[in-house]
Amino acid sequence: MTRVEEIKSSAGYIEPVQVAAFSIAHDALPFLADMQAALAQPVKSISPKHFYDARGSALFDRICELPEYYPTRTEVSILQSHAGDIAQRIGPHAEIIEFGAGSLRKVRILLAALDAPERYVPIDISGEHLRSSADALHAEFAGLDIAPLVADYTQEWALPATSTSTRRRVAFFPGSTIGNFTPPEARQFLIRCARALGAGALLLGVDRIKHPDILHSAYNDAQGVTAAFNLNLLERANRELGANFKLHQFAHSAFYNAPQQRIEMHLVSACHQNVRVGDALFCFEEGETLHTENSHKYTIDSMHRMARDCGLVPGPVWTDPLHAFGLLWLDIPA
Ligand code: AVI
Repeated sequence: MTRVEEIKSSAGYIEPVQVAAFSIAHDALPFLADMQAALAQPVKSISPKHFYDARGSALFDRICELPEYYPTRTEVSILQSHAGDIAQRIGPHAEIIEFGAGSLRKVRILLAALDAPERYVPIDISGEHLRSSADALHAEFAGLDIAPLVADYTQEWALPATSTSTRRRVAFFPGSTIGNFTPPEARQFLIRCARALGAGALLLGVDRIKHPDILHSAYNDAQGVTAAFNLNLLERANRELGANFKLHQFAHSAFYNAPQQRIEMHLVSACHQNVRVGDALFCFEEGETLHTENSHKYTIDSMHRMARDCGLVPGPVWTDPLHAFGLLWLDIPA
């Protein structure tokens, strides 16, 4: 089935075009709403959470293995070197709450070092991702209670009650994913986390400020995996929303914004063009961008300051020999 739509041409007149009717799945409606809102703004910008469909998650797993992308291997090496210390700090019979059911590689290191952990609560917006994480861990940690929680941890959420034998609740937020929040969002996250845990601690992965060249290559890898990850957002819109982004007319751009202390990722329009998303039409000028991600970098001091402002109390910091990454212990007082 087709319908006729009017598109404003580059010459400024209206062209009727035939568009195939496309039915959008119910699950894709929040993406549709966010994409349309993003493209309607004078400065186009969208939340990076929409990167992570199945293909985006697979591309992100490949990013984590890239020689230029140091955060994952550095954080894993910190965990491996200091698992004993961290486990001692956490203590026996702990409950571990992880934000985002990631690759499980990191939490496995932590769980394996702990003395009789009681429960593991991975929180993720994708139930499918959570189920596969839980199944994979069940086999390895037989006595561990795994209680996945489907929730958007960027919004309000609540934890199930702890069992009476749980001694301490520790939230684990690795990967420097906190850097993908704006600083006000990061503060809000810390406040919500403290409120939801009641008392306990947060073990937080933070990518530290470093030479811009290192940061630049981490987000501009030679194999083009990060570019594919960025462009997958438009492919996802074509697949799920029936949008008509012409991928070859957009380019990946990532650069360090020094005053804001963040990597910015954008998709740059190569020409003046019109794009349809759902029933709405949007115009890109040549060189205009869709801002797809911020990845804020912190010093230990700046993250400690933010944590203190949110009522958390800084404890030990575990780092790597090059001081590229930090794992920060933040106490959450009762
Ligand atoms: C998930 N997050 C911490 C990654 C980062 O480094 O900001 C996402 C990413 N974007 C491009 N490469 C990796």
